[in-house]
Amino acid sequence: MDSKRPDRRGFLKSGAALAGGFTFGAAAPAIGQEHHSPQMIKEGKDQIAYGERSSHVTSVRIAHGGRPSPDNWGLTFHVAAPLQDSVGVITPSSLHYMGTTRGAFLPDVDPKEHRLMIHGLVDRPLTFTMDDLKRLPSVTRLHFIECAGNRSSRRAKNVQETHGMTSCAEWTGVLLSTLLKECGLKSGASWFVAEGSEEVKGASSMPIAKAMEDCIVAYGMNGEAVRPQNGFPLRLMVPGFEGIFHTKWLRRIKVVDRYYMNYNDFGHLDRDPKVAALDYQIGPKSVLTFPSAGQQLPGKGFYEISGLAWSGGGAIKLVEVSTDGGKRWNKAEIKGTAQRMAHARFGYTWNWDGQDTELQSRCTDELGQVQPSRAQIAKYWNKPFDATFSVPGLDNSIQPWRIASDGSVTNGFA
Ligand SMILES: Nc1nc2c(c(=O)[nH]1)N[C@H]1C(S)=C(S)[C@@H](COP(=O)(O)O)O[C@H]1N2
Ligand SMILES: [Mo]
Repeated sequence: MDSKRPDRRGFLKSGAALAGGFTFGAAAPAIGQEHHSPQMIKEGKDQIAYGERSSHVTSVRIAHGGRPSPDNWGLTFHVAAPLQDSVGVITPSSLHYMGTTRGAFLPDVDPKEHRLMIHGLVDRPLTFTMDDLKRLPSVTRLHFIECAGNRSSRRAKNVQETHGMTSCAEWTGVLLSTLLKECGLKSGASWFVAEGSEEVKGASSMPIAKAMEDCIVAYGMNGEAVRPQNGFPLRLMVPGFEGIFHTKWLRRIKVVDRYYMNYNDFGHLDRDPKVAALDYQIGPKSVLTFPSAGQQLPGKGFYEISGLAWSGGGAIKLVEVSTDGGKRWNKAEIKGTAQRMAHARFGYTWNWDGQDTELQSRCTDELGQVQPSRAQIAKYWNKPFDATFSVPGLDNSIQPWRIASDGSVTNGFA
């Protein structure tokens, strides 16, 4: 063990001293601790072939997201990740949020049969097998995806309901630019349409500049094959763009000379330039996951407040936390190095005095964009900021959590 690293008791002592001599309510001294031998987990087939999490860990996804799920046809459109239990920045694949534009059917694609075709305004149309793609130079990058429908509301009971339709994973694949250079872009190539394998195709139009910049044709997710719900065997990653563009079960890319209307593009049909300006790229956004609504603080004293911040504009540069309802803002610590278009984990040490208060977080990205409050968004849309207000475009507003003196945490918008 590293001798320079303080032991846990040392940390507790210095932590208490730093915060002005308060004591931990829950942490008991180690002396006299009784030893309990745990029950043994039966070594079944599942423990050998593909590991399972502890039966004591019960965090699960929920059917959620804008439309009632399941709907009249029994379809579940969006499934939200349990951000309230998240640690670090990677969403485990089993808990990654899941979004569909046509309900939760899952194409069962055979990777041996699967092909990706690239055609249209290219010199050499090419068809790639999965084996072809795996021979090409790869990239491995952390990226978030967020559904444009991910939004807070007064009715939401917890952070899974307010923010659960975003997740962050480590994606591995081939840069789309590598494939397009193989094909050779013809002059006039200015847009591309990406198409999925299901019956409504899940197609979207995107600018070719984005394709050449940082799009990934991904076959790997968190160190293994992409999960069926997330697009097995191949999906498009469009870093920082709204979730709907991240085409799953990707089978075709057509290079074109103008915007083409597809099923998925309907949502972007709006003449209002304000809406058009907000399209595609996710704004700077953050949320506290601990404490967050639905949780219960055991008592006053020391807490590391923790949360996630992300932006379609690049890496997160600054996160601030307010523990007094937005009056004063304090710099939070970003854990590790914030990656571009990825969740960043932040922490802020707080000594709760046991009084009612409100916690908030806000972030700034590398472009200097600052996460707005809901009141600022209402002003932008020229709407009254009252109980009737709901955000018309993408919602990247600051989320307040109310802390009551009994330690209960609730939605500050409720
Ligand atoms: N082919 C296809 N791709 C798709 C969709 C779809 O229904 N079909 N849904 C989109 C939507 S609405 C979202 S929010 C993201 C969700 O990605 P995830 O399920 O991996 O989280 O995938 C996008 N890609
Ligand atoms: Mo979505």
